[in-house]
Amino acid sequence: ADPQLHPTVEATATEIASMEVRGAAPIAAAAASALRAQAVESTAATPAGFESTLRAAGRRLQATRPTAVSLPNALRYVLQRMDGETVGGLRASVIRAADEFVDRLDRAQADLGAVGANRLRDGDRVMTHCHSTDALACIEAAVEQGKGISAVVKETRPRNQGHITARELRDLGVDVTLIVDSAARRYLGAVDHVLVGADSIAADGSLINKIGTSGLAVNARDRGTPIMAAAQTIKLHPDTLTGHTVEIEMRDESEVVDSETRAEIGDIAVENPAFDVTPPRYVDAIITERGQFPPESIVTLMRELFGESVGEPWEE
Ligand code: RUB
Repeated sequence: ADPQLHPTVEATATEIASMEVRGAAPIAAAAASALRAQAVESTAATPAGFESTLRAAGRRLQATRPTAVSLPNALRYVLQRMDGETVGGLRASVIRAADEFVDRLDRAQADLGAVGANRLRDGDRVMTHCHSTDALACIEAAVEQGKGISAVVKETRPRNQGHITARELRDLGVDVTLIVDSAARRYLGAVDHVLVGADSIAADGSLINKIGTSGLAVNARDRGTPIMAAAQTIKLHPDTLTGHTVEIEMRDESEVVDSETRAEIGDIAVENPAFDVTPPRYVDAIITERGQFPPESIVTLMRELFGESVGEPWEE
């Protein structure tokens, strides 16, 4: 641990890496709050010292998980607004920016939910994958409008985030059926929508989300079931505008096989990619707080929001 970093930064980084804090939007909020804690408690004597510690905190948080762009977008939002002649001034600017970011995130999710709810009709059945707070905001808004919604929830191996989705939907009063991932195709003819979240959206409209999303989308297209991705604009990946690809996180094999299973299967490779890429042609709509977009036109929104160059303000 870096001695100049506040324990909250270290704790948040550990929670993101271990997935106690997970899902792209919650990760972004936690990262902004950790920068805020670093600013509040910083003992830096000089403005340069303060800025360098905040950037170090940004690097520590950024190094946790590579795929969800909401994380660097959160760091960028806060650190680009770090401004002041004195430590006190700098501190106030970081606190203001972090609070503003978290507030915008909450409002964006509510606005996105209202857009997504317009696609859902009374009596619709929705299939979900993983656990997405943006996707759930759409269902919650529909339920609040008095629409009866039921859900087929994929368990989402290896970490079973579908259980979180099932519990939260049940609490909303949604009629929930849990299925194993490989049963998805069998149920696709009986659902009206596939609804997923996003960890990143690339400039060509590709959707980067939990492993299994791409296979689900291809099957949904084959069955004629529309697929919508709920993704706030912090999920738009600015680097992809200049041709960079999105790194797919590879997680530990222990999430897939326990030591007993490992002993039984012997010395074979086990791989555990956490995300995959769904080409834009398999996605019908991207639901954002700025409205609904076909994936092919998301690049226009990206240019408007990010311009040409975005920078990495956590670098030294
Ligand atoms: C989570 C996941 C979610 C997106 C969107 O993966 O793929 O669908 O992050 O979530 P993991 P949200 O469990 O590996 O973090 O809408 O809450 O940002």
